[in-house]
Amino acid sequence: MLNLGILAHVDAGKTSLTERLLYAAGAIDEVGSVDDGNTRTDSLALERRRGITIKSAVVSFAIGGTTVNLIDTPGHPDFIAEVERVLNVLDGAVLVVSAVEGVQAQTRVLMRTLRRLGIPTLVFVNKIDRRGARHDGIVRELADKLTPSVVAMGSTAGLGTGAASFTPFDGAPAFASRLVDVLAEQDDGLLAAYVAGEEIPYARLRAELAAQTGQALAHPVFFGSAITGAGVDALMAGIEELLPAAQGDPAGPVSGTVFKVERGQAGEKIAYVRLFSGTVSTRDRLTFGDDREGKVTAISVFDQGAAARCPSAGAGRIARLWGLADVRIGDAIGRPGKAGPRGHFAPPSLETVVVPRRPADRAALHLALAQLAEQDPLIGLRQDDLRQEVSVSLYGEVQKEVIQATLLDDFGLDVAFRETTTICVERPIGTGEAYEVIGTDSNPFLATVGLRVEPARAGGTERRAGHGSGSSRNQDGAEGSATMSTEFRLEVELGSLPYSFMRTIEETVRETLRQGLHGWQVEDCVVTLTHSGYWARQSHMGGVFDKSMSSTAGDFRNLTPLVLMAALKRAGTRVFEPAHRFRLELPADTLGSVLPALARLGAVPRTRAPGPAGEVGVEGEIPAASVHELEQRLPGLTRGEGVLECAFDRYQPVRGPIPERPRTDHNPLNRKEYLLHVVRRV
Ligand SMILES: Nc1nc2c(ncn2[C@@H]2O[C@H](COP(=O)(O)OP(=O)(O)OP(=O)(O)O)[C@@H](O)[C@H]2O)c(=O)[nH]1
Ligand SMILES: [Mg+2]
Repeated sequence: MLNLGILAHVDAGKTSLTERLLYAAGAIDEVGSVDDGNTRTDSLALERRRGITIKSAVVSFAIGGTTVNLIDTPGHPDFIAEVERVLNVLDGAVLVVSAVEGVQAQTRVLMRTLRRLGIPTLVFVNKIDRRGARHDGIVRELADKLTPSVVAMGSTAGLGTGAASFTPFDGAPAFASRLVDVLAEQDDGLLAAYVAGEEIPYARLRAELAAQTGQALAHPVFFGSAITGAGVDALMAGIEELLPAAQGDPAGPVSGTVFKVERGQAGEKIAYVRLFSGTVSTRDRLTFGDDREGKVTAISVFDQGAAARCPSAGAGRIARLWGLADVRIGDAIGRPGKAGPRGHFAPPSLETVVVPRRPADRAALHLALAQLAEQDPLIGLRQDDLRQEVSVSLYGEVQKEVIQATLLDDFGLDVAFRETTTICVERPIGTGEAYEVIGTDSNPFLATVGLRVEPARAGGTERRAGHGSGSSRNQDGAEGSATMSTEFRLEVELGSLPYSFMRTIEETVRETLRQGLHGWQVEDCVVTLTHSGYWARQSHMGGVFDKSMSSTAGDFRNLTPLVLMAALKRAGTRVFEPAHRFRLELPADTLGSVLPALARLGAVPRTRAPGPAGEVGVEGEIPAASVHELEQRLPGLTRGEGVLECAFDRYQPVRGPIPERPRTDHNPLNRKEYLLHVVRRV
């Protein structure tokens, strides 16, 4: 059993390669084509219409005695959330790179994440049949931009023609010496033997290559074409030889993770679960997420190209489970409360208000969006109770079009979008404290709460998605994540407050921080509970519970936002906006008109590296808010020859006027209780 992901930038040929692999393994009789809209994995009408992958899809085939579940993922950065969820279930990956375009911004983002997670990865350099295809140049680029531990596994002939072919190296001295070079970096025994001038048997090098690939320390590189089929057999052999099969004990306790949720024909929920341990059978009751439960009514697994019903599925498998009505993407199965690691990539940086064209559709729209958000949690619904609107978070314009088309095709809802805005974040500048004591005049609630807010890190202002130098193996933990992080600490005795009140405070703190002083999510901060107190359940002589004298969770839920916002106000916050790193290639003579346009869009071009003949390269940073406009203006500015690559880089302090996001609820600071309390104070 091997669960294998295919990852790459958009249009690299992942879906075409998936089709080829299925064919080469004998799972299908005819190769489908993306251009004809008849591949196995681009099965959605919208995918076929647009010729791009939108959702991850699973197919399977067998190599030798191993069943491979292949997960074809979308390459467009707008759908990175689909890749994100798949990462937690992979035993290995094939990273596809184009032999013509080479390493793209998205390739780097993906490889960085694969390495950080230690996922064994083979590189497949596709499209060797296309004009401009390269071999040595690509290998150098991979080593420079992705990782020094790449090993070209063969040579190519006839590059750039339909007859282009790939021939694996087989024990040739030059190849053996390259293997020694790369492998000895990690293996002292090998290094010693090499230094001592010993003859190292080729079989030992091969075994060591498989071992280091399995640990994601070495990255074998294959070449080929998903269209002509060149190099595909060699890749298959590489998958079998070099990638480690799934581990896991089918007799152990059930543990798995849900990475995809889809609706069946009758609207029923189907959960895609990767099982790490144990065996799931129909009629089993499963616990998932934070203590939800459900009974499995049917199971299917992937086998030889098709999904097949079966009574049970064991460790290592990807199973489709029916019957779990409350299941959500990201849920851990079997171990309540422990979701898999999240936030491998940057969060969505845009949002837009969705408006039904027919006002009567409002309720139906909410329902439909909630259902979409269930399949794609990063759609991040934001319900505005004040204005009766709903907004969704987005990675980009293509995702927006897909949401629009899906609402129309699947739900019959015609919608428009209000202008797209950037999602900023707020971080505390200093330290602020506030507290309210139970039983005092100023406090309308039966609770004592004191909170301190401070920045999570010294000077904690900038956070990069990480452009770690390609050579550093020990990469810092924050890299690529840029996720919201807030730490809740206690400075009160654990026993001073019933645990349920403690939990209410923490939950309310997290909830309240979703809208800071300027309306943005507050992140990168530490909130400490400094004071706490309550009145225990009290009863009069007759034994009747007296609500007016006993603290309830409601008291803590009401008081916490007031105290927290007061503390936050004292701490002060600064607003940060998402910034992308861009790379532009353009004809040298258009530079004069492109640079002023970049400046107007708030971009900071930093370095200028020489590009291929007659072209210049411009790199730098640009606010996420300007990316779309740059994309639109570029063809006009460069006679259609400019090529833009962009990827999220970090949050940067907003320059100019601070963007305010309207609150979706009543600001706790404007609430009646609070005003009352301020009035009482003076
Ligand atoms: N000449 C040539 N064209 C290829 C090759 N592989 C894919 N293509 C073409 O490249 C385009 C994109 O192929 P896809 O397989 O859809 O690429 P993808 O990586 O799945 O794209 P997304 O899923 O949208 O990111 C299609 O027009 C393919 O026909 C190849 O090896 N050679
Ligand atoms: Mg695809």
